[in-house]
Amino acid sequence: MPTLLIATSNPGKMREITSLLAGLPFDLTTPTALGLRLDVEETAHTYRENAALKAAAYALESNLPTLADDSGLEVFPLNGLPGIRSARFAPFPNATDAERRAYLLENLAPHPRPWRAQFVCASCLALPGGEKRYTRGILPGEIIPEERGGNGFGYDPIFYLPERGCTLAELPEDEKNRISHRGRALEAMRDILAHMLK
Ligand code: ITT
Repeated sequence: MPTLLIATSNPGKMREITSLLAGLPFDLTTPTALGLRLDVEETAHTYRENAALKAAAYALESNLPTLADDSGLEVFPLNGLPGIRSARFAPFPNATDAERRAYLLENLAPHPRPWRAQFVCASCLALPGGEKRYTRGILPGEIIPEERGGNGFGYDPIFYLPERGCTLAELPEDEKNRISHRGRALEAMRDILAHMLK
């Protein structure tokens, strides 16, 4: 079976991607499993280009087809912040997910509710020869001031789905994957992978 490298260092993402690509005829591997550690700076201004930077750098280094995702939370009362800076949106370096959620809520406190928001995910498949393919997914919702649920990662405990009456962290993982920004991006990517990695 061909091997597909998943270029992420985020264990929550890796878990979701592994389950979203289940059943495809590839062996998945990670930079850690290959002993690769690149410091790819996410210098672009779009999710798509940041995903491409990560995927292309690892494809070149590993000589393997490589999938990367760049994702973020856009909060409308904050004019789309933290957006592509979601992983770095914090009062100090190396903040935990919980500290980033608290910082987001501090920033939102002066704004009237509802705090409408969306998760965005851009996924990029890069081949070692330089060819690339992209997909994208979005999940609308709203931010709430109290944490609910213990599943997922990142901003999931404060991302509320009004039509379901729960947060993303209250959903079982397979349910999150069915509706999430990453689930939608990777659903479209499954067909591309099936064609390109024969
Ligand atoms: P890699 O670049 O190594 O994949 P990362 O965490 O730095 O890992 P991103 O640059 O794409 O990844 O940052 C995305 C951030 O957006 C992530 O760290 C979370 O804080 C948030 N995020 C993205 N998808 C999420 C999800 O499904 N649930 C909760 N938070 C999410």
